Amino acid sequence: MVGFELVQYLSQRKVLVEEALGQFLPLAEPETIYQAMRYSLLAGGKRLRPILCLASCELLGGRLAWAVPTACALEMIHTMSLIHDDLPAMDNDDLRRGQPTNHKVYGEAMAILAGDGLLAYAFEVMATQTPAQVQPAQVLAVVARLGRAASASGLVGGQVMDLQSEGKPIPLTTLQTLHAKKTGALLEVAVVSGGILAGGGTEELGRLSRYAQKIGLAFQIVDDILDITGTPEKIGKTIGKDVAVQKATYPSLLGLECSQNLAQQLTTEAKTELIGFGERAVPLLALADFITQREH
Ligand code: GRG
Repeated sequence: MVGFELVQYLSQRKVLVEEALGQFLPLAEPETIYQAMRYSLLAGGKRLRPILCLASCELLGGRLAWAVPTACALEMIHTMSLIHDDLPAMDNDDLRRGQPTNHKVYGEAMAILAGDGLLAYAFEVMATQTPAQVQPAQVLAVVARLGRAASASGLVGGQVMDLQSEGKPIPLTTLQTLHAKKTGALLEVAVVSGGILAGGGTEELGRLSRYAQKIGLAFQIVDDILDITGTPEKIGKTIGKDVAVQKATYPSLLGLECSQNLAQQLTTEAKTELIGFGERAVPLLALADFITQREH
């Protein structure tokens, strides 16, 4: 892939994902709930999880179309987790993706239901829209993995640990487990599911999984850093919240510089997992760098 242009790649993939999301979720009755679901789902965002899924599918020789429903399902689950994370009972945030949060526009009850609706629909889309060229056993494997990533062993468990550790000192090992569940699980399934849909074998999926775990942790470290160094205009959400609620973060435990170095080291380690895949690994290599260098 001579002359690979990441910026162009990201914007083309974002368009592809957003068109598919809009088509999978047209307005229907009862209109308010569809409006609330579409409000957050189509509000922008980097679309990193679907882009990773599509890239790993292509890395192992799969067609883009095979992974589009799963890529969209990942974004639906990610978006539902953001809607619920922003609720007054959780982080109580007013701003997300540069816009008022879902409950600020539609009210708390509708925001809870919009999240529930997106979570359930994600599984319907994967099960019913994945093209017939993909073996049912592979679709089932992806459904099972995504269910696990969203469950109490993944996102839900990570969120619980997060809520329980507010205002308390926690060791770095606990913080790492919290992040592996809250952020890492979905990023890992994003990368590995693309590989499964492409028919990847155990060794290839193992390498994709290790790559994803490393970039997942780097992603969260950068997220913690941006909560200190970012601006609401750039990152589209309130900043300084971690310090305000005395949340343990990588910068609070290790300092800013050490956190930046760790994110860089994890990115380098992630990239070594892709040695041997040749030219096809270029997008995933560039995405690893993007995660560490991003400003939003
Ligand atoms: C999945 C059933 C279920 C419940 C969710 C609320 C909750 C339980 C979990 C919270 C998960 C959460 C909000 C993790 C934070 C992950 C994170 C760093 C989000 C920011 O992701 P970006 O930067 O955002 O990719 P954009 O807007 O670009 O998509």
